[in-house]
Amino acid sequence: MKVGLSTLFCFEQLFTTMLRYIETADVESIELIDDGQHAFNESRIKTLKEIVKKRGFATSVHAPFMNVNIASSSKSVRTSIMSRLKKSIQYSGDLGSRYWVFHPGLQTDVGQFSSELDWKTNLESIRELFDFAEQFGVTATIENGLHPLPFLLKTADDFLRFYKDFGETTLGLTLDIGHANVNNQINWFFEKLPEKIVHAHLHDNHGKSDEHLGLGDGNVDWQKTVRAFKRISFKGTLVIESAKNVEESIQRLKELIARP
Ligand SMILES: [Mn+2]
Repeated sequence: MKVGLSTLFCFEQLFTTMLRYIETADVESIELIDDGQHAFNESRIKTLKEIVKKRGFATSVHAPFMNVNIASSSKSVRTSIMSRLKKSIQYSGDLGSRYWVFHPGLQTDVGQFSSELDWKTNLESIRELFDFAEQFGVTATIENGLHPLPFLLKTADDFLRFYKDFGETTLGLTLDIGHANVNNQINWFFEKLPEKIVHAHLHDNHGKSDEHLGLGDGNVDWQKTVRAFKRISFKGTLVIESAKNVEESIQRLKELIARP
C-alpha cells in the first residue's frame, strides 16, 4: 500500500504554488487535478514530469470534474465533455500516470421521465473513456459519487448493477471513503466489491456532507478502514484527499498502515 497526496488542498492556489508544495511532499505518489487553475497544457506537463522524475513519485490524475456530466442527454454538450476528457487522458499518458480517475454521470432533468436514458448514456461514456485510455497506456478508474448530488453511481448496490450491465471488464473502482461515509456505504463497498477496488481517496467528514477534512477530524473510523484495505489485500495507493490538515493526515495514515 502506497501513501499518496491529492493536490486538492491547494486547488484554489496558483499552479506554481502547487508545484512548490509537491516538491517537498513526504509521500510516494501524487494525484494531480486536471481542472481549474491547475488544468494541464503541454508546458505544464513538461514541468510536472521533471518534478515527478526528481522526486521519484508515482502519479495519478483526477479528471476534470467542474460542470462535467458524462451522462449529459445533450449530444453537443456530451461531445464537448468527452473531447475535454480525452485530452486529459492523453496528457496523463504523457505524464506516465498509472490511473486516471473520473466521476460517474449525473441524473439530468430528463432523468425523472426517462431514467434509463441517463443510465445508458453513462454506460456508453464510461466504455468510450475506458477504451480510449487503454490506447494511451492509462488505466481509467471510476469513483463513487455521493448524495445529495444526483450521481448515478453512489452506493455499492449501484456499482453492482453497473458492473452487471457493463459486462466483463477490468475497469476498477476508486473508493472514495469520504463520499462512502456520507452515504453510509464504507462497509458495503469492502463487503460487496472487494476485488474491484484499485485506488482510493481518503478524507474525513461527519457523515452529513463532503467536508474533505483531515483524517481524524470527522467520524470515519480510520483504524477500521485501513484494516479493511489490508483485509482485501489492497495493492494500490491510499490518496489523502483532505482540503486541510494534510501533513497530519499523511502522518496518521502512515502510522495506521504500520500498525499490525
Ligand atoms: Mn474523491
